[in-house]
Amino acid sequence: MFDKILIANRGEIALRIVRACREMGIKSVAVHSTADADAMHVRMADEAICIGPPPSSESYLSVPAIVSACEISGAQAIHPGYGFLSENASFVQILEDHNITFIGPTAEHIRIMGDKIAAKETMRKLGVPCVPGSEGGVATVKDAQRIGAEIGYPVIVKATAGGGGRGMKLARTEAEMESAFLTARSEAKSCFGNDEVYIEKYLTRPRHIEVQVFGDGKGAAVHLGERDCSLQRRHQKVMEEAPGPVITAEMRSKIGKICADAVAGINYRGAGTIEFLFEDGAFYFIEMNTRLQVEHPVTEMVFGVDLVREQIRVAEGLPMSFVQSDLELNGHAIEVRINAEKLPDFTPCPGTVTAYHAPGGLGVRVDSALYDGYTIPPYYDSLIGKLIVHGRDRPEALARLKRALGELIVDGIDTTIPLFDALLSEEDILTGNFDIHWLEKWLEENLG
Ligand code: MV4
Repeated sequence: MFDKILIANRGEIALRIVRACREMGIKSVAVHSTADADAMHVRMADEAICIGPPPSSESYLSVPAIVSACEISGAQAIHPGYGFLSENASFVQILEDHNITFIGPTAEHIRIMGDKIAAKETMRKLGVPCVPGSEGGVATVKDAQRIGAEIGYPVIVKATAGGGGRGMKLARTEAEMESAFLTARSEAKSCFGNDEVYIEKYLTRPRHIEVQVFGDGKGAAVHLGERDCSLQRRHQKVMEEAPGPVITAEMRSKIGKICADAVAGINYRGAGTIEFLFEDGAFYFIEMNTRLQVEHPVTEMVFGVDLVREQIRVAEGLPMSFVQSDLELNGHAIEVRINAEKLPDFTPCPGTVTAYHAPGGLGVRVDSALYDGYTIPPYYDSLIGKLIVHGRDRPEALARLKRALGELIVDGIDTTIPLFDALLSEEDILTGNFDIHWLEKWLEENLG
């Protein structure tokens, strides 16, 4: 049993992990940069250790500083949260060598899923439906053109070391292929130090649907339905919901079973997300994330489970606290991301919060490390909180979101809150009629 866990993260997710630890009777150790000495995750954890100066590269991303803090504190395990070191296979390898438990999957699974070609090949062999495209890497313009002709234009050229929207180039016609291929390859080389690219049929107006999976590392696995994360700007999610507004119970159980069987088949441990594009009623795998995601609370709300608690359980070698038949989807949940950003350009705007009031009441959850008088430092991500609402159905969740947004006060800085007030008057948002391009088009027409 763990009696102490070190949290290698900051902000709302660090606080989220402190909360799970406390409910489980496990002591928590916060680590922080000098810029975060007065952060809420530091105040709430049982212990805190300063690990370096403000830049992430010298603190939250510093493997020696974090491993030292872990050894000094006597923590037996590290929870990485999301971002930072959460999908860093070499970090996980180093922890294994120091006999520190990583609360997450194996280094090997992180490595496979970080290589987008290997991830796709692994998933395809496990029976997960994938976007049609090249079998593995594409080495020459000639091969790229041959594959383009085979699968039909438009196609997209992606970096195998990419993901999350980085290193992709669209070729609408054969005439665009040479330049798309060469640009993608050279950008992949300079961004990731790996110039390998692959090709997929380009889906023109899909939704982004992701399936939450969870494994015990010993061949047992479940799915917890899907989230629709189509509302994004520049590959940053803005609003997410569960279940997906157009996903039927039949589709959910079919794709869910495929995903659960796939991760069971590789003895996957912990939380994972299998990302799909969804178009014309069909799912197409694109990537797998091997971490807890920012938007995990919407899944927690509709299934009534604590995913962080389950991550800690399976890291200790315990079974999950449920099997598939225990998991029942209940109602509807929506999350909006509150960022310290100025509209219409989403320019980060750190500063001092002069007044903060969190909404409450039935079906309202706020995951945030904000407090009155807190000064948001300029060094990190601009996410300052998540407002999550739950209702018996989608209309009730939407009404509750509108009500809760009306109670939320964050003064002294600019935030994305006004964006959500505006979106909640849009017919397409109210009916769930959107794809991955909807928000950028709306922003151009309404704020641009
Ligand atoms: C695609 C695509 C269309 N067709 N792949 C962008 C992020 C990365 N995870 C995959 N991405 C896309 N891959 C094929 N074959 C369109 C996108 C895409 C996108 C995907 C999800 C959410 C928002 C997006 C915005 C633009 C492009």
